[in-house]
Amino acid sequence: MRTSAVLIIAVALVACGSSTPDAPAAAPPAAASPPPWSMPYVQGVEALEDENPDPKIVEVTLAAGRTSTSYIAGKKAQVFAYNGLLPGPLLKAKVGDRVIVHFKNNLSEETTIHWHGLRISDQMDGSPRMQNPVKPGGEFTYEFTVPDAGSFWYHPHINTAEQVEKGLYAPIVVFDPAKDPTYDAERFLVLDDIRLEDDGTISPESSMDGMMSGRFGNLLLTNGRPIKEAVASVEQGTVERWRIVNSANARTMVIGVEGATFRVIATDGGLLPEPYTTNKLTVAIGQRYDLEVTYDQPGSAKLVSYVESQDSGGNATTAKLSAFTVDVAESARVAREIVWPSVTFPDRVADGKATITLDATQTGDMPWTINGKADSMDPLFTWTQGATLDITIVNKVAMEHPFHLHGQFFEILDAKQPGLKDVVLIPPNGTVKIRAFIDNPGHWMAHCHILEHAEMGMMAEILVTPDANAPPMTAMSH
Ligand SMILES: [Cu+2]
Repeated sequence: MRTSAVLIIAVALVACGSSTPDAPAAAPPAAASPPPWSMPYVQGVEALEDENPDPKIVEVTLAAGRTSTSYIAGKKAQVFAYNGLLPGPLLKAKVGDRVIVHFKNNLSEETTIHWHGLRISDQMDGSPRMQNPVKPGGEFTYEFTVPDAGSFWYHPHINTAEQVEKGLYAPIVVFDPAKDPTYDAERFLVLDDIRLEDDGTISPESSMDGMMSGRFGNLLLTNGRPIKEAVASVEQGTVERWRIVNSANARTMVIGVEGATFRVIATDGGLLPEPYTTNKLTVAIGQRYDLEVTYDQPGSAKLVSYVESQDSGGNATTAKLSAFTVDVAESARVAREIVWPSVTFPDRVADGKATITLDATQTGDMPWTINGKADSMDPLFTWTQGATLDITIVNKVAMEHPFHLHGQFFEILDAKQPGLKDVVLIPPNGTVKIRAFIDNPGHWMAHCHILEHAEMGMMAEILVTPDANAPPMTAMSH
């Protein structure tokens, strides 16, 4: 019974995708020109159709609305979705492209879209402090240039805990034709969890969700489906790029790969100068990690998720679940050699320091604070565009907080966490130092990415004043 219900959903999704006509052919290339770069296909998620023939412009149509799905066979759940898809459709562009998104809100409540990780104008960032929310039935055109290549995602930034839990989240890939290594295939794996009632519907928000740990789900999802259904098949010797995002409300994902070899090749801000190997990878909420996966043996290769829970006696246990399974067919195919491009990050020394303190308070109805204030409307700091800041983030409470800074990238001053980031996990009662490259002028939100914490006070902003002599925003890594 379970299989048939799943098949119906799969067929519905496929039918929806196949109704899209092929993109119109571009103007024929000049006879002597080299073969043009073409945007890679990304498996696992459906892509938005680019409606603009200009190769430097990506123009798409997006709508948020209600639909229903079935997480448990035979049981329906009312959800929110972008273009009727869970997760929402993949936005693809290449570095430097102009992106135009014609957005329509078909929900019965206000919404906005935040383009998580894209260093764009604050007017287009989806912050309800900077943008009037899009009213029910309303429309808004988001327009921006994407300066950095990498894996990103988009989601609402108003009533976020509920709207994201109900299904409004979707991946973004910005390609760099000059630097991206070529793989046999690319995949996006959007990792989520969801809390369901016994009748298969999404649990209503609990008053305790925001006060305490945030909303933890009871079902893990990969690309919007229960993880048991996430299966693909390849030939031994294939080398793939997996782009991974943690889109859960409150759950830090700890992942690994079994039955294949892998290395970490990119983080929030794009490719690493030097890929590295590891056994387990902690993916904070909102963070992205790209893995290079080489299927070097036949059998079953898996993305595994280590899920901590408590047994009936209150003891911590860790379950290892398969979040994505690939059947690898035996083959003599030789894995392609990946030539790593030259990638360098800004070599900047700090010209300022700051401290951000995450804490809780007993007063008022907003229990979570940043620098002593809940949901502060005053900027935490005002800096000038181009500043390089060493920020010490102090967590005074006994639970972790994934701290997200909008509009800028930073490096974590810890050799074990290389790469450009926009989210950093601050351990319980711990302190983490980051070096932030404050290059994007505007009002920028700074908050915990446990969505319930953000809505219950752990939300602030920084102000970056423009420097008239600053160069236009270009890629942070070169
Ligand atoms: Cu938090």
